[in-house]
Amino acid sequence: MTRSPIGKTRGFHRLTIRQVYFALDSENLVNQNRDRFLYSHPCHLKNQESRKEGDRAMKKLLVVSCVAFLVTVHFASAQTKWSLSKSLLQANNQVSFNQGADGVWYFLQSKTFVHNPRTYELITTYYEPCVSDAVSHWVDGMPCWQNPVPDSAGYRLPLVGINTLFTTQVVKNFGFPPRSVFMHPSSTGLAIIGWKSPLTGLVNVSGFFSDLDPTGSTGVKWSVDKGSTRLASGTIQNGGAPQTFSLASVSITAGQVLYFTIDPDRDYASDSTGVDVTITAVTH
Ligand SMILES: [Ca+2]
Ligand SMILES: [Ca+2]
Repeated sequence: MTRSPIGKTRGFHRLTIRQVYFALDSENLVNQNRDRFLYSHPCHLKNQESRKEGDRAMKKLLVVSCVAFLVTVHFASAQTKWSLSKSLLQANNQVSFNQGADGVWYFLQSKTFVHNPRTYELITTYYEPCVSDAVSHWVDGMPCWQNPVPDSAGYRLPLVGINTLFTTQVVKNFGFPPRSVFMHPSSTGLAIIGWKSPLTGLVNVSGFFSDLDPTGSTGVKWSVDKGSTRLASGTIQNGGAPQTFSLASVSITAGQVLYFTIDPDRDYASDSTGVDVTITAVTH
């Protein structure tokens, strides 16, 4: 049998590529190898009826092989895990830190504290570095998706940002961890990260929120929402310990959005919040 060039691929794919060879060259293969198939078979089929049975068996094998190949390709190419920080930091610039990052991540804001997705808006502007103000002095390597309209105190909030650098960055009076994602709400609305599901099924959702800035008065309130439904929530007191969430087998349909929100808990000063999220498809 002529060896297909693509048959040199490794391990698991070898079988399926051989199956593709069968499928692509089916007629020739049937004709050229029928006798070899028949006479090498343990039953050693010799008569005419046996030859017909051999043909039918060969055709069944082709059908089964094609189906197996299509199923293999489908599951081999489908992404089943999404990490917020890995997705956003992949290219260290707007190529990966972009609306629709990795096909799923979005950066939004609201103008009220109501968890109503119909009112959420995409943050429109990308800055590198984030726009400095009276208290924060951002450095190259720390880009933000940031409200371009400053509030009455001069702060462009909400924002979602990343530290692409491999060292802690002190841009105010505290450090932003290396290779991390952070958000900050405004005085009137939520900072929101959305994950738009590419699949229909079950997903496991885990991650954390952390208060990065120990100054200020109040901490923040966080939530994980499916649409407008609260799946998990908590309050981190100012300077308090990070809080984690872990949700198993959340049912989701393709196009439905999970929202990871930060509310300023009345006072929005010093509400820089670290965040990471991992979403994994449940496969059986
Ligand atoms: Ca704080
Ligand atoms: Ca606060």
